[in-house]
Amino acid sequence: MSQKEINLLEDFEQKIKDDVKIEPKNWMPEKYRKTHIRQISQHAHSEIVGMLPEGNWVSRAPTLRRKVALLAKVQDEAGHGLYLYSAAETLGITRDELFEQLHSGKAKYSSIFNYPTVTWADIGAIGWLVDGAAIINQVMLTNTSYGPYARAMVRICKEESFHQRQGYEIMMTLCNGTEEQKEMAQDALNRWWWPSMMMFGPTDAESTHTAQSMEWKLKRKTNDELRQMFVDQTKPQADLIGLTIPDKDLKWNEERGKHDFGEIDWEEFWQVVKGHGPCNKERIAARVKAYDEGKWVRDAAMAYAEKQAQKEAATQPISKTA
Ligand code: BYC
Repeated sequence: MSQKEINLLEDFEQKIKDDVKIEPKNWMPEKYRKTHIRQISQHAHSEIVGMLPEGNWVSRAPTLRRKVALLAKVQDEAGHGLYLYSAAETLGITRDELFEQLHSGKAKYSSIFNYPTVTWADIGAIGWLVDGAAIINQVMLTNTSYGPYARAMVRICKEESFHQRQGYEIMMTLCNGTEEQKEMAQDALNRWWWPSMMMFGPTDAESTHTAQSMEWKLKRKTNDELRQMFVDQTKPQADLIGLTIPDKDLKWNEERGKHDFGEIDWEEFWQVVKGHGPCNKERIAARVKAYDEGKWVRDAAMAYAEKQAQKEAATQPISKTA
């Protein structure tokens, strides 16, 4: 390593230590850049693929009010994807490369979106549990060390908190309804609980990236710490609406001041992550179809931008020195 590189690395490390954000034009280690492209793009893909399970219910929402709220939520997810793709692009990768990675199966996206939404109660469970888990993870990321990612997360978190409330309110309404409606809510909780717990990733002992990401302050809390926060936050919410979390080992531990909970089925988690979940193929096929069918829009936008640039160049005054 040359003296110049040593100085750059020291400057970078000092910034991390002092909680000064790393910005796109600052020098950064190649591994820091790559890790951020990986995490931010996976996050962006999750937002975009995450529109699909909920989009499935837009035309079947039970009332106009529910439909409007769901439409707004799905639209928000698209916006989140766009902020995050833009943040990833600041690290020197193109949007086309990012899409190619998603469509070819090279890039991951959250395991949670590979499960089907079979009843209306699933929309409640997703808002309550999936967005609930997402907020816990993402509030931490508002304080992450890379500037564009941190700033994107501030806005995203505000919207996620509305999503979580709309989901919980759907569950609450179902629980205050008929016996059948309450059963629907419990059934949705039974199916979405464990996949939501898996969203936080493997245990700290099994996590490949946590140690380095904590050092770089990309992550401020570990997978297990965030999962524990999710359980402690969600259990009282389930109690309040009279639902039972499907975990016989879930109980308050007085000594720890936290809940104990059961073992996650890690075999299922890795199967889903590797592409063998109930809906993996369907999700990617839907994204590829949307991308292909949107080609004419992208082409038209490019042609328009080119024409505008040509027009602008033609109207520029000729410089005196030319
Ligand atoms: N699903 O070393 P680890 C949302 C992978 S969207 C799939 O712990 P890391 C929302 C991991 O990528 C929710 N893969 O990794 C949208 C790694 O594989 P690679 C998405 C997973 O990065 C619409 C390997 O396992 N949120 O909020 O330190 C509607 C080892 O893991 C998963 C984000 O993306 C998983 N669940 O920690 C509603 C937040 N977990 O890359 C809601 C940002 C792990 O080495 N991301 N893997 O091949 C993060 O905070 C972190 O990336 C994670 C994983 C906590 C997810």
